[in-house]
Amino acid sequence: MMTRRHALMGAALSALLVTVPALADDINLPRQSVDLVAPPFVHAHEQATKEGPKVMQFRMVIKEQEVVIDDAGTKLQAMTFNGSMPGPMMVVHEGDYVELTLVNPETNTMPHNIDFHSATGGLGGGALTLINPGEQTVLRWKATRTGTFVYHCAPEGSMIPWHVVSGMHGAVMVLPRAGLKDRDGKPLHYDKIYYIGENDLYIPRDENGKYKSYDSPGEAYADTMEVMRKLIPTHVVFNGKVGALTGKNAMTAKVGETVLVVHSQANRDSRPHLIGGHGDYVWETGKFSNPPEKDLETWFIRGGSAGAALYTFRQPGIYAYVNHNLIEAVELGATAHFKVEGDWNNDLMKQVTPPEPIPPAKLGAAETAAKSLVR
Ligand SMILES: [Cu+2]
Repeated sequence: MMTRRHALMGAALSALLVTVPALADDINLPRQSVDLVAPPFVHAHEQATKEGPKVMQFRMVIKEQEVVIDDAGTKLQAMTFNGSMPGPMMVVHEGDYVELTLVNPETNTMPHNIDFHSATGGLGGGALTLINPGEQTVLRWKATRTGTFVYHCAPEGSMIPWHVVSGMHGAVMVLPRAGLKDRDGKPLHYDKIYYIGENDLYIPRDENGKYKSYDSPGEAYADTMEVMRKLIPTHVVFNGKVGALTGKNAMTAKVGETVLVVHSQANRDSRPHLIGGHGDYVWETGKFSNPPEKDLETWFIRGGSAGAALYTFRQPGIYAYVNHNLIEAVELGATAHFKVEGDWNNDLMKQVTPPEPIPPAKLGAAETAAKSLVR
């Protein structure tokens, strides 16, 4: 039974609903809230869409936190979007609006913001999102250009490179509404997508050459700046630490599956290479309005950009995906693994003869000549 009190409440509520004016700049489009996931994984999304533009809503919490970056236990006072290095990848379609709620909890010690390379105006949003600990802000920007783009923290001055190399970077992928295409307009699809964010790190050492650790980012600042200004990273890592994507953390695929790998580097150049595989289609600069290059062996990621490579695995095994500055890959950490299951194709590669001692009859002409000289 409807009581008088209920009726009054109902009347008050409907009065409230009709008297609240719509915000002048409000956008009358469907809204979709997306839960972000930590890299190398990417939240579920459509590759091509028949729906109209939407306001895609995301929420990221900035976390200053100590992380271990190698097997020796070296520590970094990291600054992160959502607790991961890189921050999560956001996927939208051209014409969509990205509406980000950025939260800087009171437990943090520093102001932060976000500069989206995919956004237009206001320092990529950096000018409108600077928030102190205990504050949050909502930024909305229209995705007018397709491609993979970096986002990063950019407070001001020396804070910018410091926050970026401390982990505050990630990527946005703006897909064409009709999906990806090759240079002839033929649709391209992926079965899986992985996001790799490369990070150069600059960990200070003590007088004995041992890596130092600190209690807060602020405490690490002066020493870290000194290492940064020499431009020689102590670590170059994928997804936050040496080995984040190798061994049991390897990315997986099956023979016949097509994988899109998005690779970002917010600060420094890189040159991804899939050992034993290729880039079937590569948007080296990451921008889908340009036709993809085909059959690449190594591609170049300019510091401050994200690229995308599409590859269909044809052989099983463990593939290393490296920065082909091999010193950075092997000595500094820039190596990931793909573990691929399926059947081996002998036509593509076969060990015709396993390793064996060289039979005497098969000595080369040079060796025979050398022997004939020794009498
Ligand atoms: Cu920051």
